[in-house]
Amino acid sequence: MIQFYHIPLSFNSRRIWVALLEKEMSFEAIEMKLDGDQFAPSFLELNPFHHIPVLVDHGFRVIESLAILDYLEAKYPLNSLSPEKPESLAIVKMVNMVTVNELVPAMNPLSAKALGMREVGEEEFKKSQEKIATVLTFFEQLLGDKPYFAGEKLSLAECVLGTVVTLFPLIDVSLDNYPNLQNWLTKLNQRESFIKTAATPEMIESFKAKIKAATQKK
Ligand SMILES: N[C@@H](CCC(=O)N[C@@H](CS)C(=O)NCC(=O)O)C(=O)O
Repeated sequence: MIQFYHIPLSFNSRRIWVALLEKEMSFEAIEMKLDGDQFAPSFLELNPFHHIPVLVDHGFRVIESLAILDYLEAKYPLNSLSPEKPESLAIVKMVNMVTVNELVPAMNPLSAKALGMREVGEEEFKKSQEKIATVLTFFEQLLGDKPYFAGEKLSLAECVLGTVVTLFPLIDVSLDNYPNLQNWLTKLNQRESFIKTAATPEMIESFKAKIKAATQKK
């Protein structure tokens, strides 16, 4: 049996959750609470860096979400989420790396501000918005008029970028200037894998309240 340690609000773990559902795999989802579960000795044995997601496949442990996705694709090729054509594969990898290395860091100040985690200066805020616009312009062109980044079929690019972009409303980022991405996201949000793994408004409110309480304590 595959065990999948996660929290529903994390896009790092949601990308795995969506992939497991899209691949129609059976797995046991183990929901963690990140106010302490991650420091339990039994979990630190699985991931000494105390992060979710973690995947354990019949005793074989994998950490790091992108490594987990690659493992799943190599080990369970059925319902593949990796295109065969080298150009399409390069696009999927680019989307994933640009999401993790460019988009997510650029979103951090906006998330910090939206959640009241810390003061964010005007200049830092503006720079983040500009960086996000650069990334979105790149993705808009890369997607073009294809239904999915790899072409006709959904791929890991949708698992990785799609689960990040669904958080945009929370940080006031709009896709109005990016019609290709907007259509793409509308389609993704109608898929069972995205519906099933979406955070509920209650989860979001409870997360915000926790952040607020933690910030006030400081
Ligand atoms: N690079 C890691 C990042 C994982 C990560 O940052 N996980 C966060 C939740 S989104 C976490 O577990 N935080 C709790 C902690 O570090 O104690 C991945 O892609 O798997």
